[in-house]
Amino acid sequence: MRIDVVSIFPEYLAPLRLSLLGRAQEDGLLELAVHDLRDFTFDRHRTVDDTPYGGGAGMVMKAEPWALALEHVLASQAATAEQPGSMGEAGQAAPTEEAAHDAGPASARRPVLIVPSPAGAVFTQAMAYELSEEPTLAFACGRYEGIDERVLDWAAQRFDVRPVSLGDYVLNGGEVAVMAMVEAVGRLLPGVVGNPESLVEESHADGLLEYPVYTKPSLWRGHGVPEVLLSGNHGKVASWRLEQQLRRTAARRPELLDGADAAPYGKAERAVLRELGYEVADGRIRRAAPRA
Ligand code: JBE
Repeated sequence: MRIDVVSIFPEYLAPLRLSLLGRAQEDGLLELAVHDLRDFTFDRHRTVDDTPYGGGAGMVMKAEPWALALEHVLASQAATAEQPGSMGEAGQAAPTEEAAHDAGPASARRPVLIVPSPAGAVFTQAMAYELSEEPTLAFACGRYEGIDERVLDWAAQRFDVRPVSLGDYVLNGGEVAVMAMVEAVGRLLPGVVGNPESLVEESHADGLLEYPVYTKPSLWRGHGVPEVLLSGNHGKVASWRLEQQLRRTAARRPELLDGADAAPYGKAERAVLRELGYEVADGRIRRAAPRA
């Protein structure tokens, strides 16, 4: 996968060269290009912002530097795709039949442009999985009060534009959100995480929070480890863990269970769900109406 990020603080993205994603870049699994928006200005002060039409507090990012930067990103991504044996070809996993059916041939698809914004749709693990199937991603980091809206209209003719938010709080700009999203997507690329099994058992992989984990010693400062984990009975361990996932999800994130598909759960799990105040109807889990 190739990822392009445009920002007025390119150094902010430096940590993406470290650790797991740094290794992925060395291994050629991920190509990351960070572009300085100010390189697409031509005045002495390299101006990227101006006062808002209609008045109000703060500054708005000017349209033209963004258009030039995003045109540069498009050209760079096209050049990468054309290199023989590049990520645009052999490096990219073949799209699944379903994805190919939905989106048409990769060459006909518009590249995805993510615009981090507190006004975007909330980023989820499902979105991370979807984005990890793309050959290229671009991210536009806004600062100040945001980017002139016409940039998004202009960009929509060239990109599949997606305003996305990390969550319901306000950051100073898109950079931190991009770091989170690139990490969430990058670790799903084939070969990036050494043991792909660890992707299957983590929080949100199956719509549930992860079960609690323990390591040696079995008795620590008076706190023991649940007996079942020391039993060696893999079946019992698996059902205990699933029950813990359900209990934890019900306690911490009850909305994740409401409306979830009940098909993966057997008799024992359904009994736990009832105990936790949920009912199963028409194959869906619902929060049971509180009893009068
Ligand atoms: O989450 N985000 O993508 C943001 C971007 C910019 C400002 N605040 C945010 N929450």
